[in-house]
Amino acid sequence: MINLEELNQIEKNFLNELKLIKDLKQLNDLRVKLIGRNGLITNYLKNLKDLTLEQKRFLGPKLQELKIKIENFILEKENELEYQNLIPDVDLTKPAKRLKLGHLHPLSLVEIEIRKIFSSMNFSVIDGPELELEYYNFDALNVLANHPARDVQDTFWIKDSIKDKKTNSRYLLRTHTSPMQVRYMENHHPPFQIIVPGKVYRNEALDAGHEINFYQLEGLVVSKNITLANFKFIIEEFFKRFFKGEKIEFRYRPSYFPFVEPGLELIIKYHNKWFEVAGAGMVHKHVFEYVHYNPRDFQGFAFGMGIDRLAMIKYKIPDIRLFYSGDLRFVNQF
Ligand code: FA5
Repeated sequence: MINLEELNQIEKNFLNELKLIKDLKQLNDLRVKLIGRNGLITNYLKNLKDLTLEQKRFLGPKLQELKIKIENFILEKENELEYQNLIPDVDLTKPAKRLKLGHLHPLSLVEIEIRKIFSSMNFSVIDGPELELEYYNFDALNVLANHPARDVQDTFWIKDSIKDKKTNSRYLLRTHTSPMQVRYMENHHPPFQIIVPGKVYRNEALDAGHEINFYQLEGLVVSKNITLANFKFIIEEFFKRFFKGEKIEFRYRPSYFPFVEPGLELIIKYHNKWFEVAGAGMVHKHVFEYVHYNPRDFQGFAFGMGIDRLAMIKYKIPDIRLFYSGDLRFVNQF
């Protein structure tokens, strides 16, 4: 007959063995050994019938108690082992896999850089509508009704659009960011200095340098006693910072834009090549008249550059169409 001490010993041994168990098979073996059909405890329980009533009364509950205890421990261990199986085998000392993060498009990178530089020179960054009125895109910029730029070939007109009541003009997709000069001046009093980055549209033939939608950056500074010397200083400072101090040469040549007088074009030499980068000039007095500024009180300069062109120069990209191709082999290089 088994005594209490032996029962305690069985429990102790069980707990020790349980600690060493690594998988469900070992656990099942231990279970079978103790409480299986022919297990140690099972057999003691079976043999109870040969004992005296007194021994039965004493040992019966103790054996049942131990059996339940063992069952519970085994169940708990089973859960623990199953949970461990769910956790992948991770070696925390291994170098981590590189996470694939998204990144900015080269045009966004360049636009952000441009915004940063002009902001640091105290320019405000302004947004404007891509769906624009003929009045702002052309009339108020002194682009006369018969100017070739209004030609159906260059402008995307909005078909059958309702005319704007105030300006009595039609809607179009803006062909440049210059209409924001007029919109801003209508609502603000000088002095101010703004830039307007944004998307523009032109109904043009595609080639390596021309897209039908691309990005421009408008600049406008209006105050008292402004001259082209102020423009020259600002724009050269901008390009020096944009090309991070690399050697660049500047050249200005006369040009014609109806909304400036005089008008000029800026070309820069970068890595031994000349690039046309901006149109610019002193705000035309007719434009000031449209926004009810007295040209005798204020002067201003304006400029417009192609953001795509700047990105092409900076990153040596041979074809503007690559920006819009959605080709990951291209964008992943930035
Ligand atoms: C203008 O659009 C004038 N609004 C610029 C301006 C502003 C002049 C203020 C004076 C004062 P232009 O058509 O040259 O100018 O275009 C300006 C720049 O936009 C060009 O130098 C070029 O970099 C870019 N650009 C023009 N057409 C395209 C095109 N199809 N695709 C990509 N970039 C273009």
